[in-house]
Amino acid sequence: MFSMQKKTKRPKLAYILIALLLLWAGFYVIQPYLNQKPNVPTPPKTETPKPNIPQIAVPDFNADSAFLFVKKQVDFGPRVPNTPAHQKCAAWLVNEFKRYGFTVIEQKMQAPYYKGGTFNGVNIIAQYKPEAQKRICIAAHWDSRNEADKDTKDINKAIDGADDGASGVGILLEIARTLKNNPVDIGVDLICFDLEDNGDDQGAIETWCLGSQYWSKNLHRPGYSPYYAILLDLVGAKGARFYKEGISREVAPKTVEKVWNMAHSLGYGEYFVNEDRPGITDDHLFVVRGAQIPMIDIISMPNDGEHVFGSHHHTHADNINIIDKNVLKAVGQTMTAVIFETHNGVL
Ligand code: 1BN
Ligand code: ZN
Repeated sequence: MFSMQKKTKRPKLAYILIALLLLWAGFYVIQPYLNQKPNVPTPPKTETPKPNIPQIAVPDFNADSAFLFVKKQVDFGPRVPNTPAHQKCAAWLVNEFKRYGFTVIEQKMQAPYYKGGTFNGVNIIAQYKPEAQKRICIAAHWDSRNEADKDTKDINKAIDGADDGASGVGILLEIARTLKNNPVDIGVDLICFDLEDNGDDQGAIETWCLGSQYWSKNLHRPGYSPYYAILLDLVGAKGARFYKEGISREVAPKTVEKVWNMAHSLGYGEYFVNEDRPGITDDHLFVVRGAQIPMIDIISMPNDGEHVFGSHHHTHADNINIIDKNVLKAVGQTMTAVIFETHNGVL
């Protein structure tokens, strides 16, 4: 006979108690880790709309209308200083901005032409809600070049400047029309600089941008200090590419980031490229130097090395056929969003 080992009988209640004890102890061991966030980067904070400001949806920028504004300027003939076309276009621009409810200052000036003689110029400063404290400044030049020095023929004839001049002003005019139909509670200054484009390609940079040089030393409003200051130049041609220009990055890096981020969020990343380029001579340089206003430049520099500003630049190919409505739309819609999201307190 073999003896059977006697099985010790433990009550079931004891097992349940031990299990509960282990669970309780286990909870205290893992508890500190339960509240820990997973190890992923936190997304950047998006600014929330400020309370008490009635939010306004960003309106559509009409690129067909902007194109017609570009064409109208070109149809006057080259806007070369001291010519009838220049005078007629100035009168039309003043009238257009007034039609959209803007208060317009015609800042007349004289400046020496580097080849001799004197240019009679006029900066056209169109103010939306001149009484508003918070202001956005968007500028472009409205004159055109009196020679086609990068062309192979007719190099002594003036160019149409559809892209170089008229494109930026076309966008300004369409913004003015948009603001008349969609009011905001901030001020907007649309400045058309004169005498930008008749400088010496082989000479001193001070031969360029005579209108903005004058304005920056004779501000239409003493102590003028806009919330954003943005220059548009060469903003309408096929194949346009906007890189982050050097002076803009140096003087207003946050504005550059906000504008490029806005363009990307609207689907225009193809045009607003997240790459740096060196600084260039343009109106913003003289505004920064002369008035200490941190103005950025949105300017197409599609090529490295030769033809930095595109093969049409300072040639007769810079005519209405070079204008691409999709480019006008990308820049115009981005600028419209900058204005309305500033009103909304989001930017
Ligand atoms: C831009 C378009 N500019 C002239 N047409 C300004 C400029 C001046 C750019 C000199 C490079 C050199
Ligand atoms: Zn030019």
